[in-house]
Amino acid sequence: MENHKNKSMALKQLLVVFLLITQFSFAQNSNGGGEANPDLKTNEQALKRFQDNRFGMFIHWGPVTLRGTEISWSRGKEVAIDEYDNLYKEFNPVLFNANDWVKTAKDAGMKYIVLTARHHDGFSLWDSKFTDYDMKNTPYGKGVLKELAAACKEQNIDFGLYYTICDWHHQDYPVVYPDKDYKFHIEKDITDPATKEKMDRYITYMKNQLKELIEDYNPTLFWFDGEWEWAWTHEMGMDLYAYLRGLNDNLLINNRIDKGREGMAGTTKSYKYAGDYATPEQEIGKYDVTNAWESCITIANQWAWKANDQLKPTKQCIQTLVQTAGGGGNLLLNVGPMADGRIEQRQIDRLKEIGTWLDLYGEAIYGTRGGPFLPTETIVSTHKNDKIYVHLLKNPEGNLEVSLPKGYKVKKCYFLNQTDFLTFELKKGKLRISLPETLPNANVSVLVLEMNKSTEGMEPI
Ligand code: FHN
Repeated sequence: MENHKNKSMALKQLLVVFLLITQFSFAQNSNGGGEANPDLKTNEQALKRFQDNRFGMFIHWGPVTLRGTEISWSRGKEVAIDEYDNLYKEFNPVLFNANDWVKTAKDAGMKYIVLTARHHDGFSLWDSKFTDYDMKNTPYGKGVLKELAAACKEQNIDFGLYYTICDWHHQDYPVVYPDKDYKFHIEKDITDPATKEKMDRYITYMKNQLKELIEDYNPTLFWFDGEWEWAWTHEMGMDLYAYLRGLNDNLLINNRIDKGREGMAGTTKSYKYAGDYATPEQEIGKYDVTNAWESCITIANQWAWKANDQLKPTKQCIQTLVQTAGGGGNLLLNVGPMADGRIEQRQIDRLKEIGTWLDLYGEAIYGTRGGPFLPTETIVSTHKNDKIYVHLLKNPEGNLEVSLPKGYKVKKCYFLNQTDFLTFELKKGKLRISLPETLPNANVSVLVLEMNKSTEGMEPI
């Protein structure tokens, strides 16, 4: 009888373990190559570095800055198609200085840069062997990626490239946008032989360009975009992911290389789709400490430069940063350099204000992971080793109360960068911290809870 009992207990335990494993694997969103490449997993080392970086600079730039309208989307609207497609003949950013851009990112506390190498308007910001619609054929006469990659390397900033799948300029890309009604003009189904032939040629063009970008500029990541149009399929996305990882196994690639993104929320529908991290856009991603994600948000209203575009207040930028980190994600904050190659001073100044905050509180952002306290209107939290960082988005007016997971005790509690300890009490799993009337930082103040053991693996609470 005893023997039978032991056997059934062992079976039950085995079942629980099996269910946990399957549940976790299905819970996985993007995990590399997607269902066609089940063994091609995300490069964990590259992902760890990316997540440790936490904060990057997105740069949308191109000849359209001569008009100050939105990159690609103003083509055929505010700027006539023919005029837009010939702007490159005037594009001469003589004041472009890669070291200045990288220093601006560094002074902001940003750890990586992602530049639009080619946006939907099809213009290539480098000297490409595969098109004449590129920087070599502008009055400037040369690409900018070489200098930018070198400046990033010199200043220890990771170098990433944005690359679009949809190209409304390229003769082989089968979707015409905008057509006369400003809609996506759908020529024929992708299975139509002539359309398929064009798309095959276009995919070869993309693979050739991506290969030259890897070989000549060695980006740490590709930020794909423009996957939403009918011409691009799930199979093409998984094939392109495998192709790129075959060229450089250390590459990190976002989830917009495939069709798994759920709109602007950016999360990936399921593990079946290729991509290494999710990409919420113009919003703070939902709390997710299982799957990597990064919110891309503009510092102004437009992605590309616009005269007198309204900048987001410094406090909003800093609170957005802590809310993405507290949710388990990265923030890719976008700037738009001007046609002469400079980033405008007021954007530089705004970024520097964020950097000043990070000089004080960067310990609570870099290398941390989200949680364990779930975000509220008042707090978000991050953790690293034996510390929990509580970011106060507003003054809770008196005591702050949070629940503590079982088995954890607080040894010390204090504001980051301050010496005097705060009083707290722990009753029935509730931690209550007495806070001063005035918080130390007008943007976000950070409390440190030094715990009795490592916070790794703490369940969200
Ligand atoms: O159409 C683009 C847009 O111009 C911009 O590049 C953003 C950045 O993520 N992505 C697309 C819109 O979702």
